[in-house]
Amino acid sequence: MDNARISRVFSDISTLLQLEGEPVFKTRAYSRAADIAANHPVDLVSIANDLDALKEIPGIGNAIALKIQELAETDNLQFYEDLQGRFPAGLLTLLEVPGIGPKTALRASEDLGIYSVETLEQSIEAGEFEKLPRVGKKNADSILRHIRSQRRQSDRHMLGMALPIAERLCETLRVAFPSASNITIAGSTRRGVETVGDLDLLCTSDTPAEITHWFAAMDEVADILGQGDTKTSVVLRNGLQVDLRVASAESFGALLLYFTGSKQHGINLRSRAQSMGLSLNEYGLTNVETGHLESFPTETAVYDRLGLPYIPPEMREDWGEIQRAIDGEMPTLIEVDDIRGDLHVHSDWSDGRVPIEEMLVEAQSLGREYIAITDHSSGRGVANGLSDKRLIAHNEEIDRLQGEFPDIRILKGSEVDIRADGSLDYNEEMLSTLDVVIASVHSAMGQAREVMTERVLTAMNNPHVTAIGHLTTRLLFDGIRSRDPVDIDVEAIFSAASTTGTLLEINASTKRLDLKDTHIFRARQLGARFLINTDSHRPSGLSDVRFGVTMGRRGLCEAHHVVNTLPLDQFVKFIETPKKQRFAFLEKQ
Ligand code: DGT
Ligand code: CA
Ligand code: CA
Ligand code: ZN
Repeated sequence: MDNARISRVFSDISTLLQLEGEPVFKTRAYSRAADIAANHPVDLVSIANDLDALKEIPGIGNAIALKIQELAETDNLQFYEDLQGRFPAGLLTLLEVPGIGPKTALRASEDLGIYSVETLEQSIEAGEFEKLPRVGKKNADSILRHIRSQRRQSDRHMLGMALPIAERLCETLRVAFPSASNITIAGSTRRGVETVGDLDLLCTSDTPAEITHWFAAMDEVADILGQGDTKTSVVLRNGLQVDLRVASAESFGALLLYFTGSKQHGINLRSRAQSMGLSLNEYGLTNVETGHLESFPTETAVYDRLGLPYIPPEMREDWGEIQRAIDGEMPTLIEVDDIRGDLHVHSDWSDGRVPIEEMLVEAQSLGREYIAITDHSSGRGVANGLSDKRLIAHNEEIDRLQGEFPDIRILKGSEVDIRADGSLDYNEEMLSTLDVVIASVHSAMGQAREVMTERVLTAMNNPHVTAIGHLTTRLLFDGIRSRDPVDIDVEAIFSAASTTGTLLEINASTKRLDLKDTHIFRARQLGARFLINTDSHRPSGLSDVRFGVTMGRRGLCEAHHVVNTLPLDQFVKFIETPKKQRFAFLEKQ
């Protein structure tokens, strides 16, 4: 908690109170406090234990001083949480977008269901947002330009945003050029890196120039950076750069290998080729002595010629994959189809957008065998968290719905707040009514490393906690904001997973991807087991599971490392096993 963050809290309070129709003198006190906090030369937290010292600052009265104290002590402010809870989720995100005032933000979230920068962009593109009172096309376009220029400056884009665009472009090419083949995503997008710099697309055709020229002339191209007959490089209107290469089919294997990268993986392969008297480039393998070029239609053929098994793109990061391949220790990486259940899903009982039924219908259509509905716990005023009484009603609703949905097992769940001191929002009795408890940090994220580590370890030692949700709470940059991970001793947490029998969540939500790949890699080495969950707040979110699977693959997870690959009956046995024995149970599977 620094002065900037304290300032942010007060300015949010001022805005939200305005929206609630509070008189100006009241909201002004907060906006003034926001200015003071932002400009104060001394770290407010460092003097917060002295109430008089705070009140000596001109413009800080008793009420504000007490709030600064609460923020300093608990990294949280109940008043702020409660206030946010009276507004739609995502409202504060919209308020951070320059050009969007409080009234427009409220309309956008209430009337148009906009809850994130991405949904805002979609709404502007669809021409919906501009129809709000006092907005208009000009303002809408300028907001869109702003988001995109921010994103361009950040120069990395979330995989969850980039991949669907890459897929759409491939589909466009397929439709426009039915005779082209091997239309493929390469680069970091194919490797599943959490953020990508630009998109790399490849295809093969006998008439490459036709394709590259057509591509550069597409409507959504804002800028052409380079244009040749076999390649083109463009910037799309959404700010993404795309490199397209067209080659002939005989040499596609080496081309794809080269442009998938990573650069270091390519370098490692080249030195292996050299040791065999060969030189590797994007056209194939050349015999150094004779100058003879061998081409390869597939990547597998290249690897094979180099005496290696196929190495999946997600592993090509120079994290020891070539040695692993030489040693014959290639894992069978987990796949999306291995996932049978989703254990972190929200509904409109808390901050989800739709009733439980709608989430169930979608989960069923995706072939899920089981699902846990894990609405937020009471402490999350922000998210309309469930009181004890509402949790009991929630459980009853699930029993009722189970009757209506015999083909999917609905588990009783909760995403329970881990409070600042490591205690949970529900007591033993309430927790014991649940099948699945995902325990997560949502507040006091600025705690010191030792405090945060102890806090999460305390939750892991709770016999009712099935898994820790989104361990680091980081958020990737979406064009407007990001959030740094909490400071926590991940080694201690990962080691405690097996001793306590607590699973670690790989949160697949596109903004989170938390645990991230390197964490998964290490946690798996330390004996942790995972759940890949979507943390969905709407039906479409359930499909994001693929991003979690990609992170799992990058962390070298096989299906058996991920507990929600178990068939329903085995999964139920798992959660019915006393927590301390759960990892032993998994060993026996
Ligand atoms: P990005 O775009 O920053 O997320 O990362 P990449 O991996 O997509 O990198 P990019 O787009 O610059 O290039 C795509 C692939 O092309 C890269 O993964 C490997 C290959 N490549 C590009 N430049 C070089 C290079 O100088 N040497 C080697 N060996 N490979 C390269
Ligand atoms: Ca790239
Ligand atoms: Ca590129
Ligand atoms: Zn959460």
